[in-house]
Amino acid sequence: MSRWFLEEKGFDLDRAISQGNKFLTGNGYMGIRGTLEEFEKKQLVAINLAGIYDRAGEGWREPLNAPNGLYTVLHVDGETYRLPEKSPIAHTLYLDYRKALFTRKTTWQTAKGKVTIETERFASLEEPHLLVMKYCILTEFCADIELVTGIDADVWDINGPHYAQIALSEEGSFIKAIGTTSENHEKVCVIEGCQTDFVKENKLGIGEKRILRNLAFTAEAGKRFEVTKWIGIYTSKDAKDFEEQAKVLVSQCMEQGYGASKDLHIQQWEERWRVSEVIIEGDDVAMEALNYSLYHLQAIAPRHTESLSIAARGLSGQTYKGAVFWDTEMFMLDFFLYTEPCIARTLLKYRLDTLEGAKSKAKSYGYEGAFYPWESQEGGYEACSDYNVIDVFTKRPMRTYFRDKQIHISSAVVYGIVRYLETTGDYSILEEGGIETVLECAKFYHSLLLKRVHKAFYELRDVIGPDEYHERVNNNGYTNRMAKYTFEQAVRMCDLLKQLPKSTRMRIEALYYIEKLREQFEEAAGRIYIPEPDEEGIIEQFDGYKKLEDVSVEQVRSRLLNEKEYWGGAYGVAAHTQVIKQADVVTWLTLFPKDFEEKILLKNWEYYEPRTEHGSSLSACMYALLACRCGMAEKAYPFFLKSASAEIDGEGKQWAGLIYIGGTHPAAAGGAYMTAINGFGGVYFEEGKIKVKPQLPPMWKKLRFKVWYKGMLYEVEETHQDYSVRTLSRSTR
Ligand code: IFM
Repeated sequence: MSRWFLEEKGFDLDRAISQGNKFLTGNGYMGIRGTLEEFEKKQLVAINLAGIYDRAGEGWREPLNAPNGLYTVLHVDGETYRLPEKSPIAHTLYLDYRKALFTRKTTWQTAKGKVTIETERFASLEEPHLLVMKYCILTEFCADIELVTGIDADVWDINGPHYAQIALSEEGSFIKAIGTTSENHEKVCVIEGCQTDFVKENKLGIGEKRILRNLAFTAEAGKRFEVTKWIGIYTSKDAKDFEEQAKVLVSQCMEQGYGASKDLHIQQWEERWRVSEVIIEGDDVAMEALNYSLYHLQAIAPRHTESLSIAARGLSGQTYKGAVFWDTEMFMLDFFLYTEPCIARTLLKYRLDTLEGAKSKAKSYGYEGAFYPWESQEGGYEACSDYNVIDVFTKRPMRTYFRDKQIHISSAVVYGIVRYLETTGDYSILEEGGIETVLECAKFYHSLLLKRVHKAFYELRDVIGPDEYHERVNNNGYTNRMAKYTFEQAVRMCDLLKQLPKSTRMRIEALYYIEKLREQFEEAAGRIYIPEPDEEGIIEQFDGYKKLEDVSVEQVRSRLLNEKEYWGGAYGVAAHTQVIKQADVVTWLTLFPKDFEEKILLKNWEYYEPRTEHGSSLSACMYALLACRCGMAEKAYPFFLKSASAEIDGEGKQWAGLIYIGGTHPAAAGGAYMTAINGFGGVYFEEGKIKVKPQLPPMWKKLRFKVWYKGMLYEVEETHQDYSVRTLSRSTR
């Protein structure tokens, strides 16, 4: 029987960081790391806010962590009971990921008997600004309790501190912390209302960065004492009267009560699972890992706005600057397209709304069109620095070229838009900037094409493909293929324009000389160089790749002088070898399997897999998907499980040089989903119809899931012998 919970017993400070990721709760507006109530910034506590960024001094711009309204410390008979300082006799963390409820239970032994605390919390899926926690204390003896609880504004930052000012105050029965950011002077307001049992005294203490209530009372032996904390979080970006809104929200929810708020939250989650759960009979490990991954995607999906994307590390902190990468369109989007298409729209709308940023990035390099940021923050601001890795030996920043040369990012945006059109059938996105976005991306690639006098084709030189270990290469097959795709889609957009409402047509025709563009893109699509398989059937990842030293991943690993050393860049251990970081040619073949016969797909899978370090959590799913395409479900399975277990295992890479890159892995979660549905489940769409060609791993007895396709919800059920596709309902959108 598959479980819908994750449980870890025993306390170990070394696990606190990975538990922060594993036990994360969130609702798309905020992500709350699965840390303990008494933890402080050194244990990486974070209430990470989506889409709001700040720069402090010369540091990297990164997303904000809100003041921590969960902060609570227990004192019993004058002694402090908190982790890690006081060792417990029992400690359990528990996440019910069906209901998105986090609980923690800790028991300490004292001379007089046991003291136990039990907490439960959730970031409401019903109300994005609301975080609620219940904190219970149980003593086996009569004890003097002091519970110090309030808001800790001394938050964890990687490149902070972000609050130039922190204002702490009391307002009737509420306490409040308002942090004002250093860069744009945006304000983050955390208001807390607190309900307790039998409190006699409630002293308030206001420090420099903390505002705390001191709840003091005498606990009776064996009688539970409960405190419920209602935490409203708003920023000045949400509304002008954000402080007032926070206060109103908290008082309304307090009136409604804990049980009612929790029920509404659970109902919302149940609604999501009704469509998104994947039932795998015969393999509980896979079913749990997959649905737990999907939990993480659901917990960070932006539902409070119509234009926002998801950061590469979700809402698990400030890693990777809280920026949006190609991860969203290429790895996460399909999950939302199939289970909640309006979220997919929100993710793409973010790209349409940041087109201006992409155009100015292109211009700054002297290119035309739209060069999307490799690491995108709000407004399409490019957050990727010129020095994105720190050398472990010299401690000096290393010049990296992700920002300048990873040009395949613009094609990912086009890919996302087209997938949205093809899966939802909703073309309104084209009227809202979709056409311009595709055309501008095509203009970008067009302005980069190079033609040597003695060659007939166009080239893309000096780029970085998905395999980031080889920088500044020529004719990366994946990049060239995606540019070709972009040209083809731009041609299609020029044709589609005729079918769009007159106002859109006129607006676009006023901006572009459509016929001329169409001609240019058509010619470019036909003449861009696409590497062909060599006599052994292998497609060179880029010009000259096969001339590099052919060594194993293990040999390359053995050359490391420091385990945190960066493998790529000019002098990295992998740079002059055929060892690659992540699926590259294999990603191309996964996206465009019809480019070659199946035997070529297989040969390339077999050639590149042993040469791939899988140093990125994005890699395994591409190998899994292509293995399925080659009819190798059994070979695909370990790669699928690796993607699906990225969080449960907590074994992903934590460092790039000296830069911390830990956190959650939503792209791996999305990749695991695609493998289950499109790979093993064999779902594809043809001639406007959903079709399936299942190939279940041997121990899977049954696979059942639902998908939205063109406004209809389908339920697919598959066994080794049979399958069915049932129509369930039509979208009201
Ligand atoms: O987008 C990825 C990239 O492909 C590999 N490094 C990490 C990035 C964020 O996940």
